[in-house]
Amino acid sequence: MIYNQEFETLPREALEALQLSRLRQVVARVYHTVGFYRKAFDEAGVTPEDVNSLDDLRRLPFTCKQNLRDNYPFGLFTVPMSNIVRVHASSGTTGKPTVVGYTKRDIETWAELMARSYAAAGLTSNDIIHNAYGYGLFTGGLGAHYGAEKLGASVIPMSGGSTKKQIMLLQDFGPTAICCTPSYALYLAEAGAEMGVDMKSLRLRVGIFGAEPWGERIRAEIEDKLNIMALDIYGLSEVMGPGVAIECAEGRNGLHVFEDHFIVEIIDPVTGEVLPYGEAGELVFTTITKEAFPLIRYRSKDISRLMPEICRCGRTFVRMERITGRSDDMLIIRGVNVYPSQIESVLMSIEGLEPHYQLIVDREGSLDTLEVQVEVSEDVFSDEVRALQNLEKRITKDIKDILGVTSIVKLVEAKTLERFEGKAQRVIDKREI
Ligand code: DLL
Repeated sequence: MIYNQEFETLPREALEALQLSRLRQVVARVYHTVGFYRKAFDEAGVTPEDVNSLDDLRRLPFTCKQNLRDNYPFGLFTVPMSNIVRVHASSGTTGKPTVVGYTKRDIETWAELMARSYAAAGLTSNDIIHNAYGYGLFTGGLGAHYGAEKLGASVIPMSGGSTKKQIMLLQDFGPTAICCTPSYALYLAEAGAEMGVDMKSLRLRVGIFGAEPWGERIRAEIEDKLNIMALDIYGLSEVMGPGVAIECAEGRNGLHVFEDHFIVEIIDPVTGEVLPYGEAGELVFTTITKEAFPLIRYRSKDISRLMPEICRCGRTFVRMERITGRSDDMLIIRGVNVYPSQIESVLMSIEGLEPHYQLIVDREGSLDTLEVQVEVSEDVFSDEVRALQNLEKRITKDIKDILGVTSIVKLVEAKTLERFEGKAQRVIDKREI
């Protein structure tokens, strides 16, 4: 089903003409309203007048997470705070989050793109959508919520956690669709089975899963355990939130990028060179309709491939292959974005810890686990067991408070963790997806 027939099936030529006119507008606007862009464009020797074709996009400089951090919190907004109706945030590479803002129109656009996503998954106003993405600073909860209302469906704003209650509502309210991370979907399936609930006979028929990497093996497992069709949804806070791209129920092979709102490129993550369709590289997004917080050539760090072949669903938008990796070291643990550098800064703020640590990420059943091994100085290690346990507790708490992620902390004796000659390999990720 296509929510916005006019735009989602625009012939390529018309789509590109629309993209160019929107691109020219947004480029002029950021140049004239945001000091950061003016400086970056001036340094690259380009002006908005130089953008006369879509190919000219590659003359513009990239934007990256560090630029957002340098302008924390609101420095890249192009409108006064009086026009901002909402902010969201996601974790940055250090303690400070990445902050994004929306005008009223931005929220409406986002709701439409989420409504389009639901429609692509075959949902209509007759559906009941159980939304188990977290509500709050994370874009998942409210993004999925507004889109469901825009579609006219009934939305259950469950948010994350309280698994037993989720299972009760899944039985009692009879939702026909569920939104959450793929790992939480598996967890719900297992927890329900343990409670003696026949999870296959719920009314659920579709799941819209994203916010973390997953693959065909997990898809098959979710589809089997919940007896639903599982679709992949992609997005990132900086660009908007969920609903930048979605798999359609007809194709289930690649995610359509809503190209009337975003221009997507693939670049070589090392050289920055733009790669042709079909080649794997880093996704770069330019937002062409956002008001509050437009982004020019934002480097997502997500690795994918673009597939231009027309899909049988009728959408003319290019598809991106499901995300196959990251070009930086960001981990997603139970849906929370975590950079090893953030954990390092928590550890290094605590006295008695040595600058040698290792992170072991694994999956127990369907839940991600994070073990933090850190060396302690010799005098600390010879303390009483109780003192060591207290220290472990304190680190666990600090990591939870600052990063929002649960960990198991293990203190080890000085000089017992592996040392590295080249780049430190601090993360061991044993998860299979
Ligand atoms: O995760 C937005 C979102 C919410 C998407 C709900 C889908 C569903 P952030 O917290 O800013 O935003 O994290 C963005 O998550 O750069 C990817 O690395 C990863 N990611 C998001 N969706 C997928 C997906 C939300 N379908 C970061 N597959 C992105 C793989 C994904 N990775």
